[in-house]
Amino acid sequence: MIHSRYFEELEKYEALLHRESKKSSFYNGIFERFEYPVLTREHIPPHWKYDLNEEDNPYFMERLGVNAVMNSGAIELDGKYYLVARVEGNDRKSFFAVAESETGVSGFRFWDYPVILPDTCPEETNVYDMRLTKHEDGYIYGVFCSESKDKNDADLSAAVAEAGIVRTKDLKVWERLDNLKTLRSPQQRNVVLHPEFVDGKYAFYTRPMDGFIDTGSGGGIGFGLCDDIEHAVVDEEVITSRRVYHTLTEAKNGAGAVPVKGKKCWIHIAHGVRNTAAGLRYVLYVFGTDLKDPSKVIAEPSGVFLTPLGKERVGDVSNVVFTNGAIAREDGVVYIYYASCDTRMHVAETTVAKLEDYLFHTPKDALRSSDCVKQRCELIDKNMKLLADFAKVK
Ligand code: M1P
Repeated sequence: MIHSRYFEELEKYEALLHRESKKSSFYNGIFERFEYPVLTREHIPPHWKYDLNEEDNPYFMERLGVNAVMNSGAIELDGKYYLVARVEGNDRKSFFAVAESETGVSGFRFWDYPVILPDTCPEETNVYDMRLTKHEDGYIYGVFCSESKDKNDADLSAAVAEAGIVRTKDLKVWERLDNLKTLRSPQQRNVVLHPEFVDGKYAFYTRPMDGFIDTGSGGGIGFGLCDDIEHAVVDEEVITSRRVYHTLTEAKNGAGAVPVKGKKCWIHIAHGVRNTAAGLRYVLYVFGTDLKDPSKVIAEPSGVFLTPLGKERVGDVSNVVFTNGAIAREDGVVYIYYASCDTRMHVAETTVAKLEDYLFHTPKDALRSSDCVKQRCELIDKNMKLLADFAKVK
C-alpha cells in the first residue's frame, strides 16, 4: 500500500512544477533575471527519494535524499528545452539527470530515471558538470568531469580530474568514449567540445591544471585539436582567455557553456575565480573569439558579467555562480543557465545581439586603478555634455 504522505508530497511537487516565473526587477540592460530558480532539490520527483510502500517505510522517510541540483548542460531539441543536471545525492556523489521544459524558464520536470552512464572506469568515483555539444557531425556529445582518487597521494582528498566523453542522439542512450588525454596537462576540468570542426578536426576547450584544485602553471582556458573523438588525444593546448593579475580570473578560470555562434564572433560565457578572505569567489565573464579561428580572442570586455546576488549568495559553497550550459534560440534569444553556490539552478535571458554589443562596446580592462578612473571620466564627460545639451533645449 502506498503511504498517504506520498500524495501530500506529490501535491507540493506538482505545485512547484506548475509555478510560473516572471522576470525580476533586476536591470543592467545586458540580461534579465527571473524570480525563481529553474531547478532545485525540491524538483526531484518524490519517487527518487522515498520508498512509497507504507509497510517498508512507515515514517515516510527519505531513503535516498538529494542535496543539490546544480551545474547543468543545456540543449534545445525539437522546440523543447533540456537540462542535463548535476544531481548530488546526500551521499555527496553526483549523477546526471535530464529535466525537460516547454518554455526554458520554468516547469522543468525530471524524466522518470536518471541518466545511466556506461560504467567503464572502475576507479571513477564521481562524475559532474556535463557540457552538451550539438556537433556538426550529427551527435550530441556530453563532456564531463570524471574524478578518481589519486592513488599516488596519501592525502585522502587528493584526486585526479579527467574529461569523460559520452555521445547520444536522444539523451536516452549514451555511448561512452575514451576519456580525453591531454599530453601536456596532468589534470583536466571544465572541458568543452566546440560545435564545429576546426581545420577538419574536433576542437576542445581545456583547462590545463597541475593539481586537482590549483591550476598551478595553467595560464587560462586552453584550446586544442584532436583527430579521433572516440580516442581523443590533445597534444598541444594554446591559451585563449588568460588568467591576469588583479582581475576576476586571477586565481583560475574555466570554459563554461558551449560557445554560441554570433554574427561577429563565437560568444564564450566562462567563469573566473579570485581568492578573498571569504574564500574563492566564482563569477561569470564573457569573451569573444574569431569565427574562423575560435582560439583567437577578439573581444574582451572588462569585469564581471554575472555575479551571485541576494539569495544566490547562500548555499553549500557560498559566493559562487557557475555555468556549463546556454541555449541560443533561432530567434536570437539566449538562455544562460547558471548555478548559484553549488546548490540550485537559475536562468538569465539575453540575446545574441545584446551579447555582441556588450562584447564589442564594453571597454577593455585598463588593468590599473588610475587608467580605470580615466575610462570612467571619459564616460562621465560624454554624458555631462549630452545632459547639458538636453538642458539647453528644454
Ligand atoms: O565550487 C565551485 C566550482 O568548483 C569547480 O570549478 P573549478 O574547476 O573552476 O574550480 C567545479 O568543481 C565546479 O563543479 C564547482 O561548481
